[in-house]
Amino acid sequence: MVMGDHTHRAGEWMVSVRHMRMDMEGMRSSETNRSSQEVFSANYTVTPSNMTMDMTMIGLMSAPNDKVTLMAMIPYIDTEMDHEIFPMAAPLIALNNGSRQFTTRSSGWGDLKIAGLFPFHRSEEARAHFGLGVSLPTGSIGETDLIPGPGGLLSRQMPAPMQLGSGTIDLMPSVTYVRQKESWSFGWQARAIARLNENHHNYRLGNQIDVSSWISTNLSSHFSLSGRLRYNRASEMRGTQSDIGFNPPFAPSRRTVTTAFSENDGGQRIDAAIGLNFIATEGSFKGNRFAIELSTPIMEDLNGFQLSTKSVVTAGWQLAW
Ligand SMILES: [Cu+2]
Repeated sequence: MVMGDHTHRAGEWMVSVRHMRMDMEGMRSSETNRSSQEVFSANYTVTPSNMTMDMTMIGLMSAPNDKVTLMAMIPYIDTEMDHEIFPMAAPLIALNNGSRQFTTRSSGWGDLKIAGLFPFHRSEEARAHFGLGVSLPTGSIGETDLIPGPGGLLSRQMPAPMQLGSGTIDLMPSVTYVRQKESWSFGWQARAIARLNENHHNYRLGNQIDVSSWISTNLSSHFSLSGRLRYNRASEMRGTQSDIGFNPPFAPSRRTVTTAFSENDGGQRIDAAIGLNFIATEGSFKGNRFAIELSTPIMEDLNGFQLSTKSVVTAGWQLAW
């Protein structure tokens, strides 16, 4: 599903709730899957093995006039990451109560995004708009959980992928074009995320560009089917995450966990998605829209060592009046 793919007419309002579940499993570098053993051989002591992220996004749109549509969105995030410890790292396994596995979790509200969408073309068969959004650092970047290390399983700062926000003010420009032809519609959207500052844990997440192209066809007056391709490119995060252990105290030449190092961040991907949409056109549910989308990578080129994404399922509801 594409955020900000439409604008509204003067006086209209819209609320939306979307739930996204992302499943990641196994490590990968560039376009090659890597075993845990390969990550340990690259001098890391701990590797992530799985991650699931559930995100519920609440959105509000309103158009004070035909020239601008305002949009606000806030996510609630629930993330879980499983880790494996290098079998030879006996001191760390001992500090982890003898287990080679541990799981970290974080949950809470993420970054509030507000945006203005500005239509610059509107005809019978096509419409286009610019968007300019800003993401505010309302999501925590100080999430901690029990992590094995000196002194045992203690509450410690988690690496950036487990944090709820970027910690920075981010600028999000976009441009969207949608063309309608009989019962078909075609859309393109290009967007970017530019991080404007360094956060208070001394790092800045990578900037991103993202291009989506989709096609949708009406199956009936209620149902439509859509297909989408998405290209995303993210640069590596900059800086050194503060309050993170980089070297295990018992083996100072080894590295701790991949996610602590910015070289294991960023990359490029192409996702393919298929979606089904339903709109109630009469009765007491009139105007309610429901949508479900299943997305999976068809190309995934990751910097360093990172978890590979298996699937992203999104289910959404929206109502405009
Ligand atoms: Cu809307």
